[in-house]
Amino acid sequence: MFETLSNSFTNAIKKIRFSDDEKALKKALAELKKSLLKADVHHKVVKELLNRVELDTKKEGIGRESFLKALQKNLTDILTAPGGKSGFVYASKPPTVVLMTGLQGSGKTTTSGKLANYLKLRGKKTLLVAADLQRLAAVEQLRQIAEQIEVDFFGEEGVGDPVRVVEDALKLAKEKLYDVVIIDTAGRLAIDEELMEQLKEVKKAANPDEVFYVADSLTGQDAVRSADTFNKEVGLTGVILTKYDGDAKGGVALSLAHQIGVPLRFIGTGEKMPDLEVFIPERITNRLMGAGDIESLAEKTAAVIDEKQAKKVAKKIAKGKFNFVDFLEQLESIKKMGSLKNLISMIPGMGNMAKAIKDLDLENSQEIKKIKAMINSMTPKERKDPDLILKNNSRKKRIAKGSGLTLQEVNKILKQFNHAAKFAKKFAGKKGMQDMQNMMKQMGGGGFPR
Ligand SMILES: Nc1nc2c(ncn2[C@@H]2O[C@H](COP(=O)(O)OP(=O)(O)OP(=O)(O)O)[C@@H](O)[C@H]2O)c(=O)[nH]1
Ligand SMILES: [Mg+2]
Repeated sequence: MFETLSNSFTNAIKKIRFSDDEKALKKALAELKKSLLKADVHHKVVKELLNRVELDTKKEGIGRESFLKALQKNLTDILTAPGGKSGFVYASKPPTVVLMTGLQGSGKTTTSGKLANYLKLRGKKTLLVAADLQRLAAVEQLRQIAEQIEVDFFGEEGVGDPVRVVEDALKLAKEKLYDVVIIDTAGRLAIDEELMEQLKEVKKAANPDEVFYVADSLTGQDAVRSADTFNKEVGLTGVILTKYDGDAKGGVALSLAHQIGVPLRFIGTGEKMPDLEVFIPERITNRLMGAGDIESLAEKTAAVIDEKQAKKVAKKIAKGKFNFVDFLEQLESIKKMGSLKNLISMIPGMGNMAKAIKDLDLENSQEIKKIKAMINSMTPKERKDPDLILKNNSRKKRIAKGSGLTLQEVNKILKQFNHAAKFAKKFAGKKGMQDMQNMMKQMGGGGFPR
């Protein structure tokens, strides 16, 4: 997610030795300046950040350690809006009411769904409310998203007033004890006075705990300017930057909070429901400096993996009994975690590696499609016991025919599966953990670049 920016920081850090002189510091700062500006970080923010880093580094005596510390502290400060919230914050008395605002096409409706999905994975009872009555298809779009992620939906046929929809939705949410209510509103052009007035009325009716401004990161500094206008007009508690997957520069995420005094809370990194990353300054700093983000990774994993289920699978692996049913289940949990490339970039030391990895699309990968077709052609017994197929040619032929694969392809997949199961079994024991740790050590992962 932050490959380009992260590269700039790690390169600058490498420029300074354990103990160094002012010339080296200036060189590192100049290089950092160049790449931050290129990445579209606002020039004033760049200047301020680098001034502070220079001062703090000198105070401690120039060297890699003091530079690292100064960069870490000041970067976190820049990413933080004083007094602002970070991550998702629940109201002391439920339901937590979230109002989604933004310009046309910025990603409000999609992001409403992503947020609901994020909360659902954390066990929250969430209601998605369609208060965009401007566009005919908008209500239907949100209904479909709600259905897809299996979250409750509230919309009213034949009601033209969003204020009324919001009032009715909140009444229901209180009665039915919802934890969170997310209200999707109509997109507007910043200059549209009438719609702006309507939004203020909706806000009054909703009395929200959070007013999120959803901004398209591809619009660069325009996203910051429009967020600023909305903040002054309606009042915001957070910004969500969408379409970050298409933004090669990414600098807006760094300067936004400092520029407008409203914290960046989430980042949208794709069109699918799991493609939402929480933005917590300390963690983002670690990530930008090449130290990964183990906390977010652990949270994501915990949210989608049921501990009991995980233990069951681990046991099976240890016994060499991992089968095709387990395989499909594991595939589904991984899908819920979102982009693999993003996950990899959260592992310490893997930030640069993530850049080189093309994202694997679990939905559309040819390889996985083939495996799924194959599994679909198996009997329930065969799915639970791959050995039944391994040495039985007539079963293999039947499965090949049913899945539209050649016999060679079926053989190849079976072989791979068998191989992987054996490999996993080997790693499942105590000695396996040791092997794995040694392997990680050899790969040089972990910690800040030194
Ligand atoms: N690649 C990518 N596409 C996104 C992201 N977020 C939203 N989109 C796409 O952006 C388009 C517009 O998204 P919507 O959610 O309909 O936007 P909206 O703000 O509700 O639009 P209006 O209701 O018309 O104002 C859709 O095609 C989404 O799939 C993102 O993080 N990455
Ligand atoms: Mg919409």
